[in-house]
Amino acid sequence: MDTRRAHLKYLTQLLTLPGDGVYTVQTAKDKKEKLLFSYYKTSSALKARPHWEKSLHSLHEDKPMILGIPSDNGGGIQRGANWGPLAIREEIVELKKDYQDLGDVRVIPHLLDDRYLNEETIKNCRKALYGKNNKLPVSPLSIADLTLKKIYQKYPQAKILGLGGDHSTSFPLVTNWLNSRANKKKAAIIHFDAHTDLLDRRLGIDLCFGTWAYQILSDLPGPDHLIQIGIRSSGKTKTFWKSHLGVDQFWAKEVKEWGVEKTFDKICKKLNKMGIEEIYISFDIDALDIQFASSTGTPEPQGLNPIEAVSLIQLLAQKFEVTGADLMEVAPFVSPQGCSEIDRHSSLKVAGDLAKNLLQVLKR
Ligand SMILES: [Mn+2]
Repeated sequence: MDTRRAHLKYLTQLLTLPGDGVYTVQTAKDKKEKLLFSYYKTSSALKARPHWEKSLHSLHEDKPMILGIPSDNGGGIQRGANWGPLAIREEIVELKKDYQDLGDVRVIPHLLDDRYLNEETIKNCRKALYGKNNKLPVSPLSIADLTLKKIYQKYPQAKILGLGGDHSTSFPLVTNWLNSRANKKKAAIIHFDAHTDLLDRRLGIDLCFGTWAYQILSDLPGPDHLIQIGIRSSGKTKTFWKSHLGVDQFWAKEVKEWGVEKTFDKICKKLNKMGIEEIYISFDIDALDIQFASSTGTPEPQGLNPIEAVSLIQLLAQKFEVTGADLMEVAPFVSPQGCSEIDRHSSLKVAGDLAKNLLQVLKR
């Protein structure tokens, strides 16, 4: 088999149609069909499939690619981010000409990463996903990892927007982005979040929504290549994280106090000093205040407003090339106590705007 066909065969096994990664029979069927129709002019998955496969045949590096990872298996407080990729696409589908949709990782909702599984489980899940016991991964993070390896192998300059998923799904996105960079020393991760996600383990688990940022540190040239913005819900202080792990943070209250311009100047200074040329933006929707982002697993008050977040993204993109990004923790059906249906709806609009902005900066 030539490499082109082999490549395609990988993708069509590891992934499924855009928006279809959460396995359902009836749930959200209308939403899935509507998305398929806007992409492929048919709402039938069977009929849409050849169109999707054809689109994977003709990928190119000059347009951003979208990869959905609809897994909340690494979350654990309030789940529901598995529906993020479908809901975010509903908000951005009007821009479909500006991106290429790779589809969704196929998710078995009881698995996280293959290294937590025994051989028998892997064998059974392979049969369920692929119809045979081949060598392919079965857990969402492992499937995402292999997919991204294959994509960057063939398209080293690919600019991918990952749609999560709980924040553990950033792990394969960020590590593969880093490994594909010609010079890691010139690359940095800008992480927007209310939380640090810097635990080494959470209840004994080394890879989940609370630990992924800690786990990427060993892949970075130094811990200062991770900069966190919007932090406000941490058991430890900013000084602790700097002295303990070497990570620089810009807490939400500092952004409020300094304003966007001054905050940006400070970030810029750090990045310039390190000789950074390109960045990856990982955006946890809970970096935004609960009044703008209530539909998420752990909404928090006193956060950034959407204008502050978008302005920072735009300013960063003016100085540094944004070559990878993700939007995480959007849980469209979640509505915390005290929040209304209107809040839920406006959360999705805000998530859509963020995704559009991320696509726009990736496009440059
Ligand atoms: Mn997070």
